[in-house]
Amino acid sequence: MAAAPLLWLAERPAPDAAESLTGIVAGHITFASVPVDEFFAPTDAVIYLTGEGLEAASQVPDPSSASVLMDQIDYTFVPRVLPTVAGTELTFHNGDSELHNIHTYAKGRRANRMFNRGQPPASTFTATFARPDSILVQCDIHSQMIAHILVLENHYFVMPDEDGSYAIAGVPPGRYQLTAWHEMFDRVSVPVEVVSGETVSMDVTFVSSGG
Ligand SMILES: [Cu+2]
Repeated sequence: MAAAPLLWLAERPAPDAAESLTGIVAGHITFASVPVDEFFAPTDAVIYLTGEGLEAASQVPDPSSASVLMDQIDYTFVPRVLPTVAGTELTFHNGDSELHNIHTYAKGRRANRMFNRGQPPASTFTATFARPDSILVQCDIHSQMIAHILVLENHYFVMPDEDGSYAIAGVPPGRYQLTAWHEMFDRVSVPVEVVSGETVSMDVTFVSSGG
């Protein structure tokens, strides 16, 4: 049927029209002081937006949220920093041949249920954090095993590239708060206004050490 593809194309909105309804927030993250620590990396930062309207817009199905995995490989949590949206089911998997232990600690005041459970080799279990939070994950058996789960309000987040550059695309127009998180620093938060079809440039500098 030759006609079917033509019909399908005709029903799709023009890409230009769709893109002009949203804007982009982009920039670089920098560090006022660079701690000497193996856990320091720009790629471990998370840049995210909060504000009215974003949570609803974020309900659009997002392929990246279909499966969120935290693995344990060679005595390391992979990924070591995991940003995710509140209510997403997370899968914990032990890819090592030795027993690990998943012990979570809420760093915020939100009422997510924390847990502490052993994880035998090759086993899998799931957990869901319903509220935005910053959660420290540790293995009590191997003290070097540390990870962070950043539970966010919506899908408008990104982790920077190695050079610190970031871009959050497809953002509905509006006034929001842009926040930068890194485990070694205090959060930095600045207001941004997103305009249709435009890129807002916003560089962020991490200043003081996190606690
Ligand atoms: Cu372990």
